[in-house]
Amino acid sequence: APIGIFDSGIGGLTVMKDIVEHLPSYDYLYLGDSARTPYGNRSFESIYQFTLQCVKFLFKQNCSLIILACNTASAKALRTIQQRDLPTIAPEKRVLGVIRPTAEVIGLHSDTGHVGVLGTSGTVQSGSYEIEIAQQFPNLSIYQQACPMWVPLVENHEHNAPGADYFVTKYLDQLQQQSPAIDTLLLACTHYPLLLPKIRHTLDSNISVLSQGPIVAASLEDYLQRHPEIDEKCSTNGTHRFLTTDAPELFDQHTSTFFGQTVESE
Ligand code: DGN
Repeated sequence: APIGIFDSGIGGLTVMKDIVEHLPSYDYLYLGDSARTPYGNRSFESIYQFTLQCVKFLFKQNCSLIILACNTASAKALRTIQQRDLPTIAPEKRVLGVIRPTAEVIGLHSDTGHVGVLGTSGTVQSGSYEIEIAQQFPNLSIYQQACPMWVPLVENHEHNAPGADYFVTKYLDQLQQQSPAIDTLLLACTHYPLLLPKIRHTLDSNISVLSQGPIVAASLEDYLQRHPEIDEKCSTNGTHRFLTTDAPELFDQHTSTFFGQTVESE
């Protein structure tokens, strides 16, 4: 069966793109909950219920392994699904997120020990990055900044427009005001890599900016090597299938922005 990749909408395609480039032989089934996107400003309970519903759907499609490519869902739903739901509904299946793999490497990039995390309001408020990073690198100082205008900028194709500069500078300034010593910055939201050219342009060149896709892809490869019992259930014909909870034409018109090529969803 395919590896399931879930996102609240279309943004998870940025993560899937890197996963597919890194591990091209596997089959992938992407599910975007476009009808209910964005998750970023929703309550814990809603995000948990929506995510669980989509995870159960992907299990019905036979997926043994699901990646929650969405930071907001990883922050607010993953732990409960792993600890409370999986043992009863599918003890032999696995659901992984995007926060742990990035928390495991962020400290390796920093000399000053001051790192910044940029995400949706939901991701920032959950405190998940602070908890996960502190477990891996207890001496790091973590500064977070919610960037609520960045997802709408990307979804309205304004991320390369001059008007986007205002909101890119605004949130980066707010983050750097928390600590001028920040030397490593994590883009902890599926959409933010599309703003990377402007982010890079705004920041000093000695600040590292990390996108999650390559980190999650390397971590998935490592996971599959360490868990042959899961790996052998993942089929390897190199196929990609895309499902959306809203109208396919709405999904398809944005796929080239996020996935680098157009796709036909169902
Ligand atoms: N996919 C979401 C995330 O990575 O946090 C961003 C879109 C959203 O639901 N707000």
